[in-house]
Amino acid sequence: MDQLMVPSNLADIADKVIRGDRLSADDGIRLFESDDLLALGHLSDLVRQRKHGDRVYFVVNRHINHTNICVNRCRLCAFGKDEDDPSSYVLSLDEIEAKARDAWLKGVSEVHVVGGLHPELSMDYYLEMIRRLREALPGVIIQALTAVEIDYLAELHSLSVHEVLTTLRQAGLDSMPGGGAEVFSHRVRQEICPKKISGERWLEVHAAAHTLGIRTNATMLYGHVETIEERVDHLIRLREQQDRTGGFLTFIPLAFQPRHTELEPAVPTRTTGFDDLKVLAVSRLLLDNFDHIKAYWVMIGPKLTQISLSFGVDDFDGTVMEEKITHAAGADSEQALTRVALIRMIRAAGRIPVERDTLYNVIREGF
Ligand code: V47
Repeated sequence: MDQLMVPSNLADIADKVIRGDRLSADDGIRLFESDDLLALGHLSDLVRQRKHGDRVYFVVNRHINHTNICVNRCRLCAFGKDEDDPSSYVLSLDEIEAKARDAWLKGVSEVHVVGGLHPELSMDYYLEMIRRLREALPGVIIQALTAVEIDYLAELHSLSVHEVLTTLRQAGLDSMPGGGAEVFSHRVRQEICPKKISGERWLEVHAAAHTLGIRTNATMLYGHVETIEERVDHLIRLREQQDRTGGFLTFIPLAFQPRHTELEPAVPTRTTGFDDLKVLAVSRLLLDNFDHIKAYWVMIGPKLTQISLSFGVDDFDGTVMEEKITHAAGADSEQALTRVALIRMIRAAGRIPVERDTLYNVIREGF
């Protein structure tokens, strides 16, 4: 690492990164304030290279969004609908199983299931859904239900989060996705998702999952009303939780898509490529106890995701196959990428594609 590539005002941070020392919240703020994107790239790439060498991970997966009916109706979200909205839907268990069987034929190793907070879908629906997925997809990892959905099920049935998770685990739940974290700050949540569980509660649900051996992901929704300080606070709180439980698999920054959301008048434009790369690089630098940083190509596009492989990212996410949440909010990316397309993008960046499962077990490498 050539220290000359880093401007003098970041030299002390560069020294820490080179030594492998932990960065402070203040360092995080200074990194976000810097417009020397290439310096952030060099530093984050050093960390990524140490952890993963030339390997870049991807997963063959399918997303299933079982319902868009949601009692929270967050201002940040264009996917959630009221029950009487003509575009609202609930997939039957047969429809979910059909999607899973189709995914099986396409060789998935993961299904990723998230939806809205539907007031009439009981635990029985979810348990039967997980059981049917388990049966239709032997050996495939079921990554389902965000902390927000788990908390809602607990509340609906007067159960503890621990009880809900234990029952779902017995039915076949393997892992939980990282959605619903948004930005932990109370101020931000009041503005973008006032009815959603607090950041503290989100962290509690993930801690409960980790205690049961359920590995989970973490996200941060950026590019709306949050400040740099609030981003850094979010990242540091994730890092503290990871120190305590070690259960997070990967961190995924989610770029806010404003179209058709209630926030659109206040935040009419999408994030810029510059900020997308900056968030990924600073996340890699601050989250020293996270093994993986994933760029979600659905939100930032496959081309910028490929570039992000030089900005701290080691994971290209996956084939996805059907995406509704981001596209409801105006994303113009593809609905799916093929395994061949993912391999091509990774190889063209000079890296080694590694097909992984959710838990980062290697399925195949060196295509
Ligand atoms: O929880 C909702 C976010 C999340 C918008 O864990 C929006 O591997 C941008 O969490 N603009 C769902 N984001 C997606 C998600 C996810 C995606 C990929 C991988 C993983 C993983 C998790 O999407 C929601 C919310 O935070 N979201 N609306 C929007 N308008």
